[in-house]
Amino acid sequence: MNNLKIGIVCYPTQGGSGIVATELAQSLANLGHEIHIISYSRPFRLKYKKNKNIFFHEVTTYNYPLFEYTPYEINLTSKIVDVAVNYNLDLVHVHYAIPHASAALSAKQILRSLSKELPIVTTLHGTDITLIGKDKSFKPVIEFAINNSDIVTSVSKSLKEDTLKNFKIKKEIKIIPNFIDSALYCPTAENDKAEKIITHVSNFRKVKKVDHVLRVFYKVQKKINCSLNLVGDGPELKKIKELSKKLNIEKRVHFKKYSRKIHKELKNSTLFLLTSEKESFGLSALEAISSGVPVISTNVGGLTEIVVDGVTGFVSKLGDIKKMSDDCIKLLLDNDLYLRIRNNCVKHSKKYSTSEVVPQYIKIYKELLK
Ligand code: GMT
Repeated sequence: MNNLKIGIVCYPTQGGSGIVATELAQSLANLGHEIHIISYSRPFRLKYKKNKNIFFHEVTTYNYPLFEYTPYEINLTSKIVDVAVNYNLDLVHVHYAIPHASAALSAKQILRSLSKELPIVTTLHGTDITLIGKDKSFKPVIEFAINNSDIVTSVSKSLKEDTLKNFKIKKEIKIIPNFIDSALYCPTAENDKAEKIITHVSNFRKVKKVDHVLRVFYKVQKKINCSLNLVGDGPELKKIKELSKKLNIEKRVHFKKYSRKIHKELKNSTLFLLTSEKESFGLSALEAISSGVPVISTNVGGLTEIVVDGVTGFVSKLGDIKKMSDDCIKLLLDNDLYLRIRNNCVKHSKKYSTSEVVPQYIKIYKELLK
C-alpha cells in the first residue's frame, strides 16, 4: 500500500478550497501517488506542465428543456463511480460537504452494488458550514454527508466548533489546517522598499467586505503616502470601483486580475488587509504571512489562528474601520515594530508548510485503508 490511487473532488474556481485541493493533489502526485481530480472544469491552480501522476476528469452537465435546474450532483455522482471503477481508486477525498460529500456517498452506494468499496474523506472548508450550510434546506443533507463520511477533517479549530454548534454531528472531526509552499511564498528584500503597498486579495464576494478595505485605506492614505492593490474578481468588483471613485482615491488604487503568480504580488506588498465578515481559515492571510507581510484583519472565525493579534499582525472587530486604519498607520510608521512582526509572520507560518501538513493527510488515508 505504498502509492495510492486517490480521487479528489473540488471546485475549480479562485476560492481557497479549490486552491488547497489542487495544491494537495500536486503534492501527493509529486510523492508518487496517482491523483484523479474530478471537477466541472480544470482547477485554476493546476499547473499546465504535465505531471504524469495527475489526471483530470471533467464533469459535464446535461441540459434538457424540462430541467429548469441542471442536476449537477447526479452527473458528479456518475463521474465518481466511473473514475473509481476505471482507475480502481483506493479512496476519494472530497472538498466541501455539499454537493461533493453527498455525491460521493451516493457513488459509494452504487459502487457497493458493483462489489467495490470506496472510502470517503471529507474536508470542510467553511462556506458549506458557516454560510450556505446555515440554510435549513441543506441541513439534513450536510449532517448525513458529514456523519457518513469515513473520515472528516476541518481546516481550523474554529470551523470544527462551528460545525459542532450548528449540526448534530456524531462523527469525530480532525483538524488538518490549510498549508502553503513556503519556498514560493517567502519574503524578499523587496518587502523593505520605500514604496508602501497595501494589498487585498479575494474573490470579491459580499462576505469579504471589500468596501471596508477601501474605507480603511482611505484613512491610511491621508496620513501616509501609500497605494492599494486590489487583486481578484467577483460580484462586488463593480461597486468597489465606483466607491474608489466616490472616495476620490482611484489614482492610488490598482485593480489587478487574480493570477497564479500571487506570490509575486505579495513579495511587493508592505501590508495585507482582510476585512471579511466570515472566514473559516483565511488562506490569503496565510499566503501573506508566509511572504513576510503583516496582516490587518477582522477577528472572525479561524482568522485569529493565522493573524495572531500583536504577533503576526493586528485584529479588530468586524467593521471597526478606525482601529484597522490606526493599526496600519502604526505598522507603517514604526519600522522596529514592522520588522518584529514581519519576522514573527514567517516563523508562525512554518507550521503550515506543505511538508508539515501533507503527511497528516497521508497518515489518515493510510489509517483508513488499513
Ligand atoms: O471564501 C472564499 O474565499 C472561498 C471559500 C471556498 O470555499 O473556497 O473559502 C473557504 O475555504 C478556504 C480554504 O479552506 C478558507 O481559507 C476560507 O476562509 C473559507 N471561506 C470562508 O469561510 C468564507
